[in-house]
Amino acid sequence: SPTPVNVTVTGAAGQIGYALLFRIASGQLLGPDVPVRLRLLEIPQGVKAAEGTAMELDDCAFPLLAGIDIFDNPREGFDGANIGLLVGARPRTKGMERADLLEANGGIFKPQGEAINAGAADDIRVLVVGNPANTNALIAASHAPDVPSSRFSAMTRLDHNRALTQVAKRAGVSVDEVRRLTIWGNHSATQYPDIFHAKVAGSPTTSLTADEPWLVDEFIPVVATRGAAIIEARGASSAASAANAAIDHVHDWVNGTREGDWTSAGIVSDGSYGVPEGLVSSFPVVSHGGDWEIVQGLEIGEFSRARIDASVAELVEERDAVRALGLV
Ligand code: NAX
Repeated sequence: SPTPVNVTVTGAAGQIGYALLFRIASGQLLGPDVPVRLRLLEIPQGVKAAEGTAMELDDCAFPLLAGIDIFDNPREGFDGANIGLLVGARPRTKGMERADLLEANGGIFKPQGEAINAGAADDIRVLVVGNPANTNALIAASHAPDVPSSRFSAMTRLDHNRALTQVAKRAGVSVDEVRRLTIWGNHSATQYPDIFHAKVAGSPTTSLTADEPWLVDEFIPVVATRGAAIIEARGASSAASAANAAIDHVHDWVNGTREGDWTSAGIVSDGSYGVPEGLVSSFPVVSHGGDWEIVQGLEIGEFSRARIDASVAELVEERDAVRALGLV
């Protein structure tokens, strides 16, 4: 039987971790024929809860689950990792300034980047979910100089999926009939969900883009502030939908995006669409054979340009702040 793929999940004892691990172990991350070995990385206080989750994973008797190991040390956690899902992060607490938040996360993503550099497998692919995801990915990538920066990505797939559903509902079609949406920029309230190149049931979205009040006052803010709306309704932040998006992201990265469509991911910019080189920004992407490629040649109108620029400006500020802290 094939060699198991080592999947390291950080923040394994958190709420996204709980929603994610069972899906990985059941084969939804990499496919129904690919055995996986889970490496759970937690802080010492999280280890006991991770052990409980591991007991439950055992109790599922998943045929594809080749083993579970639990660590509180990044070097061990990432040793031999083929896939890294970096979910654990330091949340913003009351009264915390942005610089404090970036610094606290630097304390997590710098050592994790170093650990990936030191011991991950040659084909390591990293998805950063923990916020601020784009800048955390930038920090991790810059501490892994021996790993191609194209192997680091940040999650905007949840935003992408949220946008798909909003468009489908508005157009009265199934989500499966909505294609070629793009999330641009930062995974934050400045993100720009772009439907100007989208297709609904094979046709352009002209009637939707012409409806500026809907676009500006409903669609964009609903997608961009959906996380806050979930917290308000559920009393806790998105967990199962975030885990689902992480599964979608890695699945498409490894197995390829579908023909005639693209998705969104935060990847290291090559300067495309005027996004400064080196920033981790969300783009329209396809994957063929295991590498994200930016979809080129889309015409960006004034409406979109202003919004992309605003979100990218926020990414520049975050990068400058972590640079000032010596984290990149
Ligand atoms: P939880 O607070 O439930 O879990 C986080 C877990 O990470 C905890 O068990 C904690 O012990 C662990 N952890 C902290 N530091 C660690 C370290 N250095 N190494 C290993 N583990 C560590 O948070 P949860 O709801 O699971 O969310 C996790 C992260 O995802 C948060 O940063 C959150 O903001 C982010 N999200 C990102 C989304 C995205 O679309 N990119 C959407 C969902 C979510 O908000």
